[in-house]
Amino acid sequence: MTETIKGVIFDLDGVLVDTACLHYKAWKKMADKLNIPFSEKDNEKLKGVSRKDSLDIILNHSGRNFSETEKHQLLLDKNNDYLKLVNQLNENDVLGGVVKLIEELKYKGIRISLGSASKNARLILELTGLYHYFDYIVDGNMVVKAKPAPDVFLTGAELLGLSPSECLVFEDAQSGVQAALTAGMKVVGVGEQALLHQATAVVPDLIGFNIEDYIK
Ligand code: B16
Ligand code: MG
Repeated sequence: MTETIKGVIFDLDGVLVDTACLHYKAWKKMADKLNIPFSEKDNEKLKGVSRKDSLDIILNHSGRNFSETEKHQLLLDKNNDYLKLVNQLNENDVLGGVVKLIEELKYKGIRISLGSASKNARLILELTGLYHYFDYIVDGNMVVKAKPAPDVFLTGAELLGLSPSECLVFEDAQSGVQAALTAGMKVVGVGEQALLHQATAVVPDLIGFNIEDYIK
């Protein structure tokens, strides 16, 4: 990575806070009610995928047709169940290495934005005490085209006043890595090398992450 990085865009779920298990519990409750098989492995495929697209993926396994009204209600119920779990989050739920890295970025004058598919992103950042660190927040309420479309990250770069090549993205989902690359940004995959091998670099987590290796 030879270009100067002036801005960092963080994905939320799976990078800053591990909410995948909360999404799983809420989707599982819905799937059980509808007698649709849904495992933790199935849940992995929903990482970085919008709420509406996630519902369609789960319902595709049912072999039944659902009306738009039914789908709307399922989305509302799922989100209410998810929010009950989200509301129990606090500062201790921030993933290891995150606060240290963000404080280092702030110290170096590198601006930061959120780039998340979640419509609950602001609430999660507030509950976990991360909200005040962010210069900009781009979430699922702001962009129409979900990841792997690059829109969420391009909007972040625009708000930061930077070109895509000046931005570094942290992402845990394949769809998010693809979105960042399509946006013309460098991306650090956070998670499994085998899954995120397309990323510019992959780390298992952000504990001990050295930003000096990535900026000039
Ligand atoms: P919500 P990210 C994504 O967040 C999650 O990875 C994905 O599992 C979820 O379906 C999506 O947000 C929408 O979340 O239901 O809260 O709007 O990883 O892009 O930060
Ligand atoms: Mg994610």
